[in-house]
Amino acid sequence: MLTVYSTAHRLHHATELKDGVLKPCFEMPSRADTIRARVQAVGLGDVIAPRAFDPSRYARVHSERYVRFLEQAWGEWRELGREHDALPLIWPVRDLRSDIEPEHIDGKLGFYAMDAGVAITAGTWEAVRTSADLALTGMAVLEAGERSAFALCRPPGHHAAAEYMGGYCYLNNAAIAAQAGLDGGARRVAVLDIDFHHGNGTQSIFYARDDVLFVSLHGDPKQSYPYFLGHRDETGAGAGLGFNHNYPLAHGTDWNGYGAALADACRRVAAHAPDVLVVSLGVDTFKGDPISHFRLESEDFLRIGATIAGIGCPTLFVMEGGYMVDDIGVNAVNVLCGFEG
Ligand code: Q9C
Ligand code: ZN
Repeated sequence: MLTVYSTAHRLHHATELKDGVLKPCFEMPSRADTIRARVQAVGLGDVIAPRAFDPSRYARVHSERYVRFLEQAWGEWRELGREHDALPLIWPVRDLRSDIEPEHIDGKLGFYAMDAGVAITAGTWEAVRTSADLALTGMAVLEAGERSAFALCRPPGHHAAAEYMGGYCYLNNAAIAAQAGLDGGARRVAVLDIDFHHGNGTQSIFYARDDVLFVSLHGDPKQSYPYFLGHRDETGAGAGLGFNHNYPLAHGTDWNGYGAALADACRRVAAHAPDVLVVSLGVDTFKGDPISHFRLESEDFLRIGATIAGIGCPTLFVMEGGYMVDDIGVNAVNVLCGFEG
C-alpha cells in the first residue's frame, strides 16, 4: 500500500488549554513522524509526496469564505502585533447572530470555530492545505487503479465542517477526498469513521446527501467530545435520510463491544455498494489514549483492518486522531496490515 506523506505537517505545532493552562496540543508533530517510521519499519510500501492542488478543490465541501479565512487568519492576527497562537474565545451560541461575518479577527475566529482546540500559527495554513493535498493525492492513487492507499494526514480533519474548524481540525481531509472521488466519476462513496470522537464535520457536510454514506463508531456524545452531535437518532435529512448512521458506544468499550458494532457498520457500508470507501482512521480508541475512553489493544487494530477489507472495496485510509504517541505507529499501521491480510 502506498503512503502519501509530507514533512509540511511539522509547520503546525500549536497550544491548547488543558485544565485551564496553555500547553502544547496532544495533536503534535511526533504523531505523524512516528507513524511514518512504522510504515517504513514494516515495509508497508513506498512513501510518496503529495501533488499540490488548487484551494478551489477544498471549496467543494467548504465555503469559499471559510477557506479564505484559514489562509488569511494568521496575517490578520500578526497585523495587530500579536505573536502567540491565535485562539478563538467567543462563539455565536443560540440567540446570538451568525448571519453577519465579523470583520475583526477576534470575531472571525469565533465565527469559524466550534471550540478552542484549533490554534492558528504561522505555519498552520501551509500544514493544513498540504494535509488536504495528501488526501486528494491518495484519492488520485485509487483512481489510477490501486486497491488502497494511506494518506498520512496531519492536522486531522473530521471535526471540520463546511464553515467551521474544531478539535484540532481545519480542512476536512476525508470529506475533500470523498468529494474528489465523486468528481472523478464515482457514483457512490462511503465514509467509515473509526476515530474515537464522532466525525461531526463529515456528518454535517454530507447529512442531506444520498451519494455519500457516513457511518461512525465513537464514544457516546453524552459523555465524550464533541458532545453536541453523534447520537443514534441522526440518520440524515431530506434526500440524505437513511445515509447517516451513528454507533455511540459506552466508556470502557473493548473489542467485545467494538468488534460487534464494527461488523454491523461494515455490513451497512457494503450494502451501500460504494465505488470507493474513505476510512477516517483514528487510533484514539486505544486503551492508553490520554483523552479517550475505549480499551482496544494493539492487536485489535489488525482485526479492524481485516474487517474493513471484508467490504471488498477500493479504500483510502485518511489519518485522523490518536494521542498515545508511543503506540500510534504500531496501532495505525496494524489497521493497514490487517487490511492487506
Ligand atoms: N484537553 C481528533 O481526535 N478535546 N480530535 C480535547 C483535551 C478535543 C480530538 C480535550 C478532542 C479532539 C481528531
Ligand atoms: Zn479523535
